Amino acid sequence: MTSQFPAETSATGAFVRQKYQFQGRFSRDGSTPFPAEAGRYRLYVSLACPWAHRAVIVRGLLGLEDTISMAVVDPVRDERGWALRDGPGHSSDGVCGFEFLSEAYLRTDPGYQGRYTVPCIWDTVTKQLVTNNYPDITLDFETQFVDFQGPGAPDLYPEALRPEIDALNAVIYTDVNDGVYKAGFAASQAPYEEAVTRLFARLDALEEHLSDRRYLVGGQLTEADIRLFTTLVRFDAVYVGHFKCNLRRLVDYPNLWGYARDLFQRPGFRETVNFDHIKRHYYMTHERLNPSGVVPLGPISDWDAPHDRARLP
Ligand SMILES: N[C@@H](CCC(=O)N[C@@H](CS)C(=O)NCC(=O)O)C(=O)O
Repeated sequence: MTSQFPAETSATGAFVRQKYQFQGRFSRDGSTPFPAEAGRYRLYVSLACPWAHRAVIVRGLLGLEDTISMAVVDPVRDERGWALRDGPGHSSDGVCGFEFLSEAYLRTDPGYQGRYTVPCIWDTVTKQLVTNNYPDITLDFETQFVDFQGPGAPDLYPEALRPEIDALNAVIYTDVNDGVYKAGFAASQAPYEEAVTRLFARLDALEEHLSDRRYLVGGQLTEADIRLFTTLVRFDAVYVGHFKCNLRRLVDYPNLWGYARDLFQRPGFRETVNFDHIKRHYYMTHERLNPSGVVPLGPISDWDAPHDRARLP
């Protein structure tokens, strides 16, 4: 029986995220097939994509730009998948010569039938994809590429804080990072309402959590902040309208909005945020949600407004 709902949804119309196919891990000590090395691996990202955005931020904060090269795809995707071509904020793939990201997937596995997703990392030595499993990518940059990190690189995943970071990441993933997608791609009312209700309940809790501390965990910037930031920075620009997450906007949450600006305004964040790619990707790629492809002009948000969060511990 074919479902009345689109392919990426379940029989009840709830959005179902595909499972990752390539899960290679990097290793500092060479214990995996992909040892941490300089100049060997290439990261493919879309600046529109929140999962890829994490990797872009972490790569920059850790000073890994010269160690791991990066290619930015055209934010507008058609049925052929992500493309590498010249345009504003993106360019053709000088290193591997891929015109479409699908080439990397199909060269790795000619029988590959999943979606061609970013972020993913290509190994220029063995000529295959190492991973498209975004939760591992930043953790491996933080813990396995230590010998290549720049002087004074922050420890974004400190051992003592890992249980707390992991626990928070898990609920933020389900309710917020993936929650906006579950709301946006829901093809029926009940899964949409459930996702939106959980999303805003979690945002309300995070608003409270951030009332007396500057960062999510341990009084320092960690992986948890980066994962929340990439959803918050897209919230008013695309999730409120395009994904119907409109009970409140980010700017209606004084602490979350101040927190997001605090991160945005420090080195390593602002230069990774491309609102043009973000808006054109969502509004021009998801034809089911926005058949006209018209991109809204707003919102007008002052990301440079003072945030007054330096007073917090
Ligand atoms: N790889 C993950 C997450 C990454 C992801 O969803 N990336 C999106 C962009 S935000 C993508 O590349 N989608 C390509 C497609 O669906 O064709 C997944 O399988 O869900």
